[in-house]
Amino acid sequence: MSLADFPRHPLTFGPSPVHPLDRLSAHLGGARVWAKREDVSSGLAYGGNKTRKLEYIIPDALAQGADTLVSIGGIQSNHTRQVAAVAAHLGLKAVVVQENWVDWPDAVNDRVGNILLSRLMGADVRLSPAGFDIGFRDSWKEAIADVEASGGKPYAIPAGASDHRLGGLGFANWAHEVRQQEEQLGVFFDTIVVCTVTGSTHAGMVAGFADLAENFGDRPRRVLGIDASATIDKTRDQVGRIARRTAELIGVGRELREDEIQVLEGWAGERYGIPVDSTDEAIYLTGRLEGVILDPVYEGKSMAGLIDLVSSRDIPADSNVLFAHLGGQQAINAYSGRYH
Ligand code: 5PA
Repeated sequence: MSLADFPRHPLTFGPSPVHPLDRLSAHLGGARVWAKREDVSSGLAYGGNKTRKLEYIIPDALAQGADTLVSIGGIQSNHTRQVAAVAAHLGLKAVVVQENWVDWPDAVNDRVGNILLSRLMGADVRLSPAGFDIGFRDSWKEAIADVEASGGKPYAIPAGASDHRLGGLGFANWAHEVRQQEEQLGVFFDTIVVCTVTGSTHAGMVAGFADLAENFGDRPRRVLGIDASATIDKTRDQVGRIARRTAELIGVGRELREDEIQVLEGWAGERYGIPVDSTDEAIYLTGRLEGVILDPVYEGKSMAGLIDLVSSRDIPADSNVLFAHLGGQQAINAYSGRYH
C-alpha cells in the first residue's frame, strides 16, 4: 500500500498555505523562516492539525456505520473542538471528555475558547477531574460504553487522534503537500519544526518525509519535534511507535532510524499547558513582528524552540526552515490573566 491508496474525506480547503516570515527572519539574522498554516486551512471551527488527521480517520468511522464520535482532551483541547466540528459537519453526534489537564487559575478556563465552541456546536461535553496523560483513559472508555449502552454506535478517537492505526496518515500527506509547494515556490525546506504532544503530527511527518526520500528520490530533511508535553519519555516513545507504524502502513519499505525521530526538550517548561518566559517571548515576538498569533500551550513553545535553534545556528543560516503552525489560538482567552 502507498499513501495514495487510503481513502481521504476532505475537511480542509486544500493545501494549507505556506508563506515566509521575513520580519522575524531578519530579526533573528539566520535561516529564512517560513510557516505552513494549519490554523487557516479549514472552515470547520477554525481547523487546526486534528482536522487534517481526521480526513483519514473519518472514512473508517463512516464505513463502520458510526453515529457518534467519542474523544478526549484537556478542558481547552483544540482536538475535541475539531472533533465536535467535524461531527456537526457530517451530521454525527460527538461526546467529548474534557479532563483537567492544566491546573490553570483563569476564572473562565472552562467557559471560553475551545470548550465554548464545542458546546455551541452541540457536542455532549463531559468534564472529568483527571490530570494530564496522553495515554488511553478510563473516562474515555466509559464514554464509549455509555454510547453503546444507549443504543448508539460510537467511534473512538484517542487523544489528539494520535494512537490510532490511521492517526499518522494526515501528516504523512502534509509531507507530500510540502514537496509540491516547494516546487511551486522554488525553495527546499531543510528543516521542519513542529510542536509535539500526543505525537502523530510529528510522527506522520517523519513517515511522510521518509517515504519521499525512499520512494520519490527526495533529499532527506530534518524534522525537529519540540516537546510541549513535559512528559518527554512517553512522548518520545509514542512518536517512535506511531512513526514506525505509519511508515509500514504507507510502504516506506525500510525501518526508520533512531536519528530520524528527534523530539527535543527544553521549551516545555515544567508542565504541560503552563507557559514559561521563552513561550511568552515567542508569542510577543511573532505577534509584534508578523501579526501571527501563537498560543501559550503549543505553538508558543515550538516557536521558542525555533527561535533558539535559528539564533544558535543549529539550524544553519543559509537554510530554509518551515514552522508548522498547527492552530490552537482559541485557548488564548483562557490565559487573559497572563496576557494583558
Ligand atoms: C496540538 C495537540 P500532537 O498531539 O499531534 O503531537 O500535536 C500537538 C499540538 N499544536 C500542537 C496544537 C495547536 C495542538 O492542539 N493538541 C491536543 C489537544 O487535545 O488539543 C492533542 C493534545
